[in-house]
Amino acid sequence: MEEKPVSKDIILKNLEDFQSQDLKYSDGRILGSMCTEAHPFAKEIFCNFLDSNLGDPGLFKGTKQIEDSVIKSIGGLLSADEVYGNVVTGGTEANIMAIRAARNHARKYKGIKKGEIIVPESAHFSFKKAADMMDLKIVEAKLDDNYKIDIESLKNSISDKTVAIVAIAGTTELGLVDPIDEISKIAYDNNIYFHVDAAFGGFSIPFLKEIGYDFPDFDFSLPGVCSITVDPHKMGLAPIPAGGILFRKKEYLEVMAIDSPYLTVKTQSTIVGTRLGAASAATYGIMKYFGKEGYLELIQNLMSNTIFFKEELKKIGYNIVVEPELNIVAFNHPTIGAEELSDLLDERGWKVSVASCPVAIRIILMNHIKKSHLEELLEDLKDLY
Ligand code: 0PR
Repeated sequence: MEEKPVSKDIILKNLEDFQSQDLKYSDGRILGSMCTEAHPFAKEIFCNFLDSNLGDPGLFKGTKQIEDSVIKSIGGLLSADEVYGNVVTGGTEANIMAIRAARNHARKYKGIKKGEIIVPESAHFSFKKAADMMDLKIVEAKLDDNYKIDIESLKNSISDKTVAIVAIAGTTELGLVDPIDEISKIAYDNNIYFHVDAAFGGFSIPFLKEIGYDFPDFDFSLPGVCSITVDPHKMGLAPIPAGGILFRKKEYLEVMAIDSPYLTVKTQSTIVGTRLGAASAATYGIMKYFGKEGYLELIQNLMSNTIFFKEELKKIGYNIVVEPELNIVAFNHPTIGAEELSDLLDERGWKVSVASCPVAIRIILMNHIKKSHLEELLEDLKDLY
């Protein structure tokens, strides 16, 4: 640290120099991110709530009401009248909370000491973190030919140590939706906790379903679903960090409650102690400002870009890995490997990411990628073909 205070101007210039090395979403070159530029209105609200600490909600009663209201609204999108949960830092924390609830529940009611969680091979790596932290064994269910959880493999993975089954609504690599309705039934019949990771899909599938897209039921309308992760900082256009964890029953929060004797509330179920109210406030604002209509329009635009991009890729001769269900397109060159193609694109300024299962270039069509960016990218892809 400096000995003497530094002037604001110098500090700001200094920070600007650092920031100038960052990529900007608006340049349309960030093609593998599930986050995007937050809406300016959401950013404005965020700044107004920077001092609210939901770790001690009795001091910030209004902000706590905002968090509850956000959870209730997201629950409303997911067919729940009553729902319990928190706005957290992102999908990782949300998934960790879900697995912790499942683990504690199974420990309390079934006496399972060293448990297992069944996740599809397509699951986000946050479940590996959760398992590692809680000393749980991960059992991976295989994927079928369409890269969705294979039901037989899932059934065969169930044991008397299973504390949770996880399925994905909007997989990280391909944006696919598992047959969650079927899995819910299996979980329910076997009395096993079932968590749905809709970190990516939670803010778009409900709207797409409403206009006739063919998705399985994936939410609390299914009796087996115990919890759902939905991230406002992905498709919700809220500023980072804003994740969401929703539980069907209060007891799932209660089984992981820790005494917090000197705080204004006497127990705490979240992983984080001091935690920001700003994310809740910004999410509250942007959800109201967009309304269902706004989100529907957003996802319709993104889906139309997705279809456009996929069709143009096909015309050039690239192989599409799987028909997109959400706004992710994965593809391969017939002879150039995905890593090599990614490097070639990088040389031209395009930041794509490479999926691992199967290996392919993966483009996530978020709001910052406009049709003109796609046209430019397609030109380069034509050139490289
Ligand atoms: N669940 C799913 C289905 C996800 O795709 C992700 C992250 C998570 C959980 C974890 O969410 P948090 O990262 O909010 O904790 N998916 C993206 C990914 O790993 C996150 C991301 C976003 C990566 C922007 C890169 C990036 O530039 O691909």
